[in-house]
Amino acid sequence: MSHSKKSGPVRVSRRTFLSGTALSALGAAGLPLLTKGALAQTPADEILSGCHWGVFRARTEDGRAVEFTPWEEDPWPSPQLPGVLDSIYSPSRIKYPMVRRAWLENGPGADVAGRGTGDFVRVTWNEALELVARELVRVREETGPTSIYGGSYGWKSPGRFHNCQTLLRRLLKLNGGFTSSSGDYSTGAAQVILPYVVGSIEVYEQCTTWPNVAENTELMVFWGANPVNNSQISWQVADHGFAKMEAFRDAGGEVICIDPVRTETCDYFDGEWLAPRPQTDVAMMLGIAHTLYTEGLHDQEFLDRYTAGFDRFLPYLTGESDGVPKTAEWASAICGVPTETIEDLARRFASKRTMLALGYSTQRQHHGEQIHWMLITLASMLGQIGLPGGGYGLSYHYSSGGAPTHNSPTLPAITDTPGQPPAGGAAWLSAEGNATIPVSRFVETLLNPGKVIDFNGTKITLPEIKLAYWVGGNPFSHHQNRNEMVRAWQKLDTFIVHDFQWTATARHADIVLPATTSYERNDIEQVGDYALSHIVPMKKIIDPVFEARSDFDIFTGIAEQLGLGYEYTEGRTEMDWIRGFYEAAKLESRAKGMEMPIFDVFWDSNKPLAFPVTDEEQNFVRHASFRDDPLLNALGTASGKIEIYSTNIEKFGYDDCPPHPTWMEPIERLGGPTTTYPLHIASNHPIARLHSQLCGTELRESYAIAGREPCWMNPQDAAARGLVDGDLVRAFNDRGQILAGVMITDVIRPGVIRINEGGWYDPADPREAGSLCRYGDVNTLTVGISTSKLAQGNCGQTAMVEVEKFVGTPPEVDVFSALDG
Ligand SMILES: Nc1nc2c(c(=O)[nH]1)N[C@H]1C(S)=C(S)[C@@H](COP(=O)(O)OP(=O)(O)OC[C@H]3O[C@@H](n4cnc5c(=O)[nH]c(N)nc54)[C@H](O)[C@@H]3O)O[C@H]1N2
Ligand SMILES: Nc1nc2c(c(=O)[nH]1)N[C@H]1C(S)=C(S)[C@@H](COP(=O)(O)OP(=O)(O)OC[C@H]3O[C@@H](n4cnc5c(=O)[nH]c(N)nc54)[C@H](O)[C@@H]3O)O[C@H]1N2
Ligand SMILES: [Mo]
Repeated sequence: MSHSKKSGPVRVSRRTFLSGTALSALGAAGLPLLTKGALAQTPADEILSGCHWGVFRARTEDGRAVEFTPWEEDPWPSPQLPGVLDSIYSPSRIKYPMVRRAWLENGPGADVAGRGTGDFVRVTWNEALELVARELVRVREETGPTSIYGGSYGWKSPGRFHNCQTLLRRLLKLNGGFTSSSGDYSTGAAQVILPYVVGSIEVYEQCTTWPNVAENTELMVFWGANPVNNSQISWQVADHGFAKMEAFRDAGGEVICIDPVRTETCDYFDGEWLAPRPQTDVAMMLGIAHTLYTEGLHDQEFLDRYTAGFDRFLPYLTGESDGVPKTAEWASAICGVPTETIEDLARRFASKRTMLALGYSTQRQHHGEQIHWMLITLASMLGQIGLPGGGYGLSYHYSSGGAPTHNSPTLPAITDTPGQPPAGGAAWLSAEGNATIPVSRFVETLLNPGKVIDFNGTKITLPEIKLAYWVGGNPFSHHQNRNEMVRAWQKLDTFIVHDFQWTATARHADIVLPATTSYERNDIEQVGDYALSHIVPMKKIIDPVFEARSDFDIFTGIAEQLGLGYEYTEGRTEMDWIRGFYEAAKLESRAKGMEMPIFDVFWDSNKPLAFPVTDEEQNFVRHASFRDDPLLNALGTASGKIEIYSTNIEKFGYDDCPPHPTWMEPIERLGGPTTTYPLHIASNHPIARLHSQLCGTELRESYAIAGREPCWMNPQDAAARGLVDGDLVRAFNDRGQILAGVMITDVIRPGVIRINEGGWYDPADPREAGSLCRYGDVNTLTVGISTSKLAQGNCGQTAMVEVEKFVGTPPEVDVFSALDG
């Protein structure tokens, strides 16, 4: 699947491309040439590049990058950009190849409990490459290729060539294979269940566009969705197309935000804030659905024509099947939102053109499969799916979903199979290895080799892993239940990491190889995951810092040690690959009736190349074609309709994923029947970081409290604990303990605290189980269980804790120092 996080679907429409503003002259063969006007201006002394945070220009002085300025056409630049520059030179930068002393002296598997203690030895690049090559061969020969884990997950930098994860798999394939991963941490539950419901993974599909919303939506509901914060970045180079929301705001559109936090999005629209207890949204939606049904506000015609199985869901909704009518009153007791408010929501949703925008956090929870299913059921009852400005949207908060898709060619990318033609998009969800595990189950795999687990109707035997190779990800940030993970990691003989920052993951490695940032190499990428508005040259800004090498050069060096150097590179250089991708896009573009300039002109222009957008795409409405003709444009589900009851899921017989959307108690929650700890942690995506990225930079000074990760707390909860603003606190539960700095605020619901994901894990004593994390890695406290047998997704948003004032001498934070001098 080439969606890969995620080029939105490129829906080609030739009819109106000529009206695009970027077209200005005629090129060869009489085709409109995209150069003039399509290439925005960049001053001659500045170098253009792009990153997750957007397109930018860099100024250098004496070979050093000194300033990154957002591209002048960026409608809403990210304030994180200065941190991106700082990540090149920050004290956390990795400078040299390093090997853990015990591993170097006593071999693979030596003193595994000593990982993370920081005792590294500097080696030369030749020594390092030889050590890695020898170890890859040893493990493959002794225990087979599946004992090498190459499922390396994470937010590597964009770029069609320097895709370090594809490059890793390319090497591991040449070495005979590896164990891979499927799915991701973002939408682990939703992306597995939604194909049964609407016939596609849906969470990464284009939404009804913002211009269409601005014109047609009367009531916009952001349900656990915070685009004003989360659209700062994209998986590709950010377009910040969420700026188009401004039109909706200016039109005075009505907004409701349903979220334990009054978000930046709520403030931006001056919206109405409703704060249910976290993890109870399915119950709240059921209460709304029950009201719709009993008051006859549901659209029976829509349900009959476009959905299957409402009749089998109905007895559950009315309580006929289990004796519990899912009334607003019932829902209120669970979610904490007043009965009248729930009833009122049903009436308002039904009486207006309503768009329900759902985020991802609500499915990153125990039984997270249920919420997207229930939201689509609710939207089906409202009957507005496929109408302008109505229905639901699942990516409005992600990579600027809703920004109209431009008419651009596919830009190919390096593949993990040498000799294969370049593919469009990266292989993210495809199961490419000799064995594949659901991505969130790596710790479970380490702890239980040979165990058979359920997954989406299949059985998977967990392989025995001896070597893990991680590039472009930070598992010691992104995975849950850190202490369980640290214990599991001890099963590994060898852990190899490339990064440019001394993250907790690099600190726990046996072999650490210094990678270049994107700003020290050349690449090419598209702008916007959904917009696909430009192709941008990602130009090298400076020479590699210290001894850093690109991931490609590192893997080439290892392949050479294996005698496979030519097979790895196919005899092509960085610029050969980039030029090849561009040429392929140019050919496709010609077939679409547009002429891109020749590569050298594009590259030397130092400017992004713009593509036009059609009126049709400006006004795209999700599922409009299905609504127009549900037979011709049937969904990819068993029935071709929206499935409110799934006979396929019924066949699996899972006790934790019933065949219709169902309220299921999570293992722990605020107000839960068996829950002992009093505070829920919202481990949201950070405002001033991309996950853990940039935590090692100067940006930290702008948000750290008492030198630690902030912990937002309602005044009521703070008073009950005798806490004041700025206090150093210990947050703890049976799984672990962390330090944090308190920020008292009424933008968070009582009973809920917010500690963002991505704070660097800094155990006071890495050898001690359950050691105090001194900086504030929230995943020290979260649960490591999976969402259900169906999706096996992660549950990062499931965690209950207690918080108390820290007494005694505060330990110093150590995680931001370099371990190589
Ligand atoms: N509790 C909780 N946990 C969560 C979440 C949550 O909401 N709550 N969210 C989850 C989600 S949605 C996600 S996506 C994950 C994110 O988890 P990750 O994607 O693992 O987090 P990042 O901090 O982006 O880590 C990327 C790492 O790659 C490195 N890197 C970047 N470019 C390159 C490159 O070109 N080469 C090499 N070698 N390295 C590079 C960066 O320096 C950084 O260390 O976290 C998940 N974990
Ligand atoms: N600035 C920034 N932007 C990012 C990222 C980043 O790290 N930094 N990461 C990117 C990535 S990889 C992803 S996957 C997306 C993540 O997208 P999401 O997972 O949607 O983002 P979150 O910030 O975790 O959560 C969104 C909102 O859901 C609310 N919420 C949490 N739990 C519940 C609940 O139980 N019920 C309700 N109703 N609301 C709840 C939170 O308070 C928050 O306001 O963001 C992307 N954008
Ligand atoms: Mo994500």
